[in-house]
Amino acid sequence: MPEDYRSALTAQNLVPLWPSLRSVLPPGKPAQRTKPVCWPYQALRPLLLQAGELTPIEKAERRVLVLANPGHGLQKMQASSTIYLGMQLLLPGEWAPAHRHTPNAVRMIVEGEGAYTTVEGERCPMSRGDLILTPTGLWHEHGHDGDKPVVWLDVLDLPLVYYMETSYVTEGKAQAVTAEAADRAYQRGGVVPAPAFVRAEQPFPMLRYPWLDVRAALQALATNQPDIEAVQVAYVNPETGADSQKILGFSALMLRPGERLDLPARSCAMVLHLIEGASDVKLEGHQFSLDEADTCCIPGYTPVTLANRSAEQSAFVFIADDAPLQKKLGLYEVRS
Ligand code: 1HN
Repeated sequence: MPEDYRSALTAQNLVPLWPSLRSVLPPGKPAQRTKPVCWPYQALRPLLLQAGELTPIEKAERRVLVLANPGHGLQKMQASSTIYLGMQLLLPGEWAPAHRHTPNAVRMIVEGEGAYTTVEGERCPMSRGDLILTPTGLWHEHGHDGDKPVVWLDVLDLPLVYYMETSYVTEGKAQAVTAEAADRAYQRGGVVPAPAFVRAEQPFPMLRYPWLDVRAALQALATNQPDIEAVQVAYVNPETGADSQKILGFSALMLRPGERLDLPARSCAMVLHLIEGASDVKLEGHQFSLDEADTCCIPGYTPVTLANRSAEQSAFVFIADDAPLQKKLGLYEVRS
């Protein structure tokens, strides 16, 4: 294109489409910034504990090391196009003050006992493997009455909400605790509170999914349906059966002893976090050996093979993806 033509376009804030059409619409498969990445916990943990010595919670507000995908540039703090991941440390006696924000968060507890998150007045104790929701707009704060460090994995849809120019926070005062998670209205699957009068609709009726319940559900599924292709359960809204949040989806997968599982290529990127056991993760050109508390990211449109490294013990994997968002947008695909 003649230089003076280019300049004339630029002067009017105009850009020709035709030189860039193929880069925004590549044939067959999208261009992807998201790279396969693994964050081994044993490498991350000492650095997170060091942050505990270097950074007082009062200054940090949240003491987090972000698991950043170099494909996006580390400063973008993205694991994938829509998923933010961070490992958060809370030391005994510390308090991370109340706030609420537009991005949705969940926490997967990695280690330690005695900490809790209060979400809209409901105090949710944190134990390893528990999943705790802090959905959009709900007040939340963290405290710790135990005597050892507590670490959890934060999973947020922050990159998407930020990209949409809808990400912001409101700071608040300490919440009054009005309920303990043990008082939660949803104690059993399939049995929901149904008073004989109209009840205010609750968009997020269940905030804490205890690991012991999820683990037991997986083991029962494996026992009762030995021929099932994948022993996997989804974290859903117990009133509607829909995904627990609108943008990101969460599930837990059990790899039986010695099991190898081929997952088809799906349009959504995926985060895997190993709750228990040991598993290999193989995809084109990469292999990760996940040990307990390791986390990895798999780009979309990529088939993956998981292989339990133990012939005796099951392995348990927590999975986060943006399938709920993609399904709502009509973009979700499974390629077999
Ligand atoms: C947040 O609110 C928490 O409440 C953790 O613990 C990590 C990352 C980005 C935005 C908000 C928390 C976060 C966050």
